[in-house]
Amino acid sequence: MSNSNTSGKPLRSPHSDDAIDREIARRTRRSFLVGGVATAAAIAGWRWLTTAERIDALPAPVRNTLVLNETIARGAIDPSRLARTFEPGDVMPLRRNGDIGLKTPIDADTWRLRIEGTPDGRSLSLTMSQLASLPRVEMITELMCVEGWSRVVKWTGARFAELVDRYLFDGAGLDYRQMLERLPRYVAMATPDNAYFVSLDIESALHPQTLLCTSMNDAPLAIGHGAPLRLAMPLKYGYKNIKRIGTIRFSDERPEDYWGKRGYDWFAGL
Ligand SMILES: Nc1nc2c(c(=O)[nH]1)N[C@H]1C(S)=C(S)[C@@H](COP(=O)(O)O)O[C@H]1N2
Ligand SMILES: [Mo]
Repeated sequence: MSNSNTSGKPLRSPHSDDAIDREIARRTRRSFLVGGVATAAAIAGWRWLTTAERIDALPAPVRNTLVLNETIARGAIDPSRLARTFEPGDVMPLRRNGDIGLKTPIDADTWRLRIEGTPDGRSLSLTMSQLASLPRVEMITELMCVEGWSRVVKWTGARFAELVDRYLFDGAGLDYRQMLERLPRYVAMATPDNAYFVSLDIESALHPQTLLCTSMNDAPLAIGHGAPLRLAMPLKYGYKNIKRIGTIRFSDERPEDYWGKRGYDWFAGL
């Protein structure tokens, strides 16, 4: 799959035929199947939006297509296949979307990240300084909202996989395959009040571009963007990029997902 890490200017206004052709070529390179997931997600989102009260009730054909695409896409997660990265000059002003789970005050000094369902049955409670001691990673990637807008953002934080290696496996230096063998299949992340929650396949969570972030565009996270800790994962739509993470829980059963329950594609792959 040739999803190379090119650094050209992103395509912003596909108004000419030429621009549309290039966009189609870009999507085709990304892979036809994964594009199908995105299309299905867009259809699912549209159906949900146009039928306000229907919860988790997509017409069967759409639902079945989503399930099939998820199965195909899961096998396609490959830690060496990276989402496109951009240059510092491509970074855009932030846009804020969604404040579910962000409405209560927080105290950064007493903040703890809870981790549950580890392979050895421990529960962990990590401080912000424990998180800050993980290797710091920066990436400039595109946050894509399923509603049809996107932003190129510079993220700073720690790889989820580094947190797993350090705090679940005592810094054993396990690689992607070794972690996959030892971990449950799913990860759930939730705000402290459990109002917003996402569930992820473990493969995507361990991808090197899945970051637990403390900063956006070189500034500490604002409350509205998920202070003190949020997820950035350019492999999935914005709605999986949960803000204000309070709990991370591993499990073999697929956990509930806020937008998944409401008819959006659960896998949400890009
Ligand atoms: N806690 C929480 N996280 C959330 C949301 C939310 O409502 N609550 N909205 C999601 C959606 S739909 C998007 S597009 C992104 C937007 O991130 P931003 O506000 O930092 O641009 O956050 C995601 N994470
Ligand atoms: Mo979104």
